[in-house]
Amino acid sequence: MTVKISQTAELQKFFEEAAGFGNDQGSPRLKQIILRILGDSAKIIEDLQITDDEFWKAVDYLNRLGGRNEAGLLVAGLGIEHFIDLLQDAKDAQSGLTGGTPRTIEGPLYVAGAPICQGEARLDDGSEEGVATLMFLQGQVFDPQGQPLAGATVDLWHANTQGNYSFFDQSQSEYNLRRRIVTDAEGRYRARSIVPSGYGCSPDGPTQECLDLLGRHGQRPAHIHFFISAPGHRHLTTQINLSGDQYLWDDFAYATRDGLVGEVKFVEDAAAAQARGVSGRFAELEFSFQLQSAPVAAAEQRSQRPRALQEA
Ligand code: MBD
Ligand code: FE
Repeated sequence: MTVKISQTAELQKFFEEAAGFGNDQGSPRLKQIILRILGDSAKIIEDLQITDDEFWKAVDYLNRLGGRNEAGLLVAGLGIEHFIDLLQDAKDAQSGLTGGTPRTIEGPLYVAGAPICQGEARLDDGSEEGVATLMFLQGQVFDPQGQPLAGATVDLWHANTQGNYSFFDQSQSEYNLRRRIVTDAEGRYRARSIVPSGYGCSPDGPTQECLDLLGRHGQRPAHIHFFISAPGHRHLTTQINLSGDQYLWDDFAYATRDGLVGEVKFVEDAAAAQARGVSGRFAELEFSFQLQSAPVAAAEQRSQRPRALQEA
């Protein structure tokens, strides 16, 4: 049997030095993580007989991935962000922290600081009038006992008819299709917006380049993202994925889950439109959320993931 260089004591000692174990400065946690990455990478390179060309192509790929700001997109597309959810679900099940609306991935396109509105909001800036289908979205936020939660924050964001998100798509107005709605006395939120289209990875980007080589598409079904939060309750990151979309259960980011499918109802009735103060065909979507109690105060907050903040 040939010796695996990556498994020798000498290489282990060498990587311990590279990971900073020879000094008492820095972060012990990061040293532990880097040592593991070095060791596992060496094992992959040796076991799979990674060629020099393959190795340097991967290094270049990472440069290009970062250059296009697509690292968050790739981890979604490779299912790692969904895996993080599965891991948390399993931990929750073990500690008996169950019930309420399922979580699903945040994705890379949140922008902090959207306008705050009381009870209701219009999300679209009207720029797609005549192109987009109007959408009336509403629902309630409930506590674990099924009681309505007044004063909960429903922070929602979605794409336009092109599948593009404001801020990342500079052609859209500031905070277009992004709002924070505070629920009313009945725990209700109401939004007037437009029916979003599904997102597709940039065809010329590094994420799609990888997906192409995996024989995969880079499409998401039409969806609406949510952060739901309320004092004393556990922060919820989730999405509604829209019924009828061809990618509903073929999502490149694996975000669609049972319990998170929104049934969009298209209304043609002129009297119903008039009652809404609009004309023509429009869509209705009703979706309510149930939060868990926060086991500790920190659970009321979303993760510290670095996010975009649009300066006003
Ligand atoms: C999106 O809109 C999205 O929600 C995810 C998860 C990845 C890319 C684009
Ligand atoms: Fe999205």
